Amino acid sequence: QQDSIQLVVAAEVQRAVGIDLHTHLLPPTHGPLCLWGIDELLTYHYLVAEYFITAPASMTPKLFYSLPKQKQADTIWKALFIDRLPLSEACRGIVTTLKSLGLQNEWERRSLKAIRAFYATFRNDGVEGAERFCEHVFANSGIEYSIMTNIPFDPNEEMYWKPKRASYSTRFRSALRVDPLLAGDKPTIEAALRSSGYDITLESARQYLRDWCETMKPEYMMASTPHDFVIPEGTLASVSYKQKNTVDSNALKEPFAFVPAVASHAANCSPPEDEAPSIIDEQSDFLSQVLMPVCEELDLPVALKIGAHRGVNPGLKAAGDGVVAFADAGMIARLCTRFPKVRFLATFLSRNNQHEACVLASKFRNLHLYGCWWYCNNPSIIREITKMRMEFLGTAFTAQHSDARVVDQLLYKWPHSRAVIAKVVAEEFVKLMESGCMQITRRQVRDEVQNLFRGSYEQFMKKSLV
Ligand code: REL
Ligand code: ZN
Repeated sequence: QQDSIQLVVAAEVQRAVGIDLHTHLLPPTHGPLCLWGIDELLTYHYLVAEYFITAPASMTPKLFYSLPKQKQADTIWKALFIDRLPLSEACRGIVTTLKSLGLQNEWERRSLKAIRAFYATFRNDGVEGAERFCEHVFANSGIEYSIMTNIPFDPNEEMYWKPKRASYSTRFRSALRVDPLLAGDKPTIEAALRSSGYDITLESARQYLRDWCETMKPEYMMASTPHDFVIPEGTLASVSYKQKNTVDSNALKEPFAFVPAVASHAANCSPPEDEAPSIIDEQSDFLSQVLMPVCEELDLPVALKIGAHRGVNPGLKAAGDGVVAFADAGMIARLCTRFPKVRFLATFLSRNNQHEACVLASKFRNLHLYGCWWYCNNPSIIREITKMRMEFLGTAFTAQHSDARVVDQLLYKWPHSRAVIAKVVAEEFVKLMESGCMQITRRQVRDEVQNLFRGSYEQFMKKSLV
């Protein structure tokens, strides 16, 4: 019976149609912002970083990035796929992708030319070819739709939303990215307000967000927090790395301090009618004065990605981002406590935060854990995290998101994750059976698996706390 539960779980994980909760994919109608094809795959920042581990000294990051994309791809192909075996997770992903696209022979021959010729058959058909390719990828990775990362502060993206929102495939849904608000990045916020014709006031900043929500219709707001983002206890203000030194350092060290929820910030923030609207200044707290009130008002969750240290090796650009920062997870507890009507989705970059994250998710109904992010998106760590989460939370979390930047990556990131998740889920079912729960039906297995790939997320998104 244990053998058969393993087979059933494997089959159900395989057939589950999931939602990809966080990606950087954009639809083909976003033209050059929709990345797909072998050259994009090979120049993925994970592979650029790996290439530089063994690159010759003569190849500086500056020189590398000055090469045309195809040349960059050639360089990485030779170094990581011809001179060596593609053993790392990101390299193996290329092999899985090529196999999935029916390019096994081309891979065995290491013929980049033949692989490029395959992609050209789609590329030659312009946007229609890209749409056809995307459709193939979504269907074959068992993903119904992916959630994009849409950045209003990025002028390259703005043109696809304004003056009129371009219509795009239902395979893509929007998420409104608001990093500058969490980072307290006043110059970026002011520049965005100014260039879109808004006043430089907190109410205008809220209106700016509302207007973007109206345009993008996001599933949620989202941000990666700065690596040293903290919310000290006992104060309303969010404190970003820029302001941190002005705060009592003992308060920052306090790992857990549950502060009673204060009165609605939406109410605090709307200026009384006879008062001048508050201007943006050094004291402005964009998190509690702008983001949280709008989330409450529109009943929109916020997805946080916590613990990435940007620009650790700036010359490498995105490949130099993200040394893992052990985060103060108590910050999530404070957010959930102070903003009980706002739902938070959270994922941590540090393996060391995962245990604490599980405990927190079992304390706050407005917190939902999702995915194994970036440096945690390796089979050994996915295994560990998923097991820990199941032991704490059953299936009340979302097992994975891809963080794909290139459409084709769905073809490897999802099968690689499914393989690990299936093993973990089967082990948990076996344990349950050994404890005496012998009558498990296929339907029950299906439902629990479904929870991990979309159901728990959908329930969380439907739950209104306002
Ligand atoms: O959304 C984010 O902040 C990160 O996931 C990205 O910045 C990161 O580069 C991503 O590609 C990692 O997988
Ligand atoms: Zn991301």
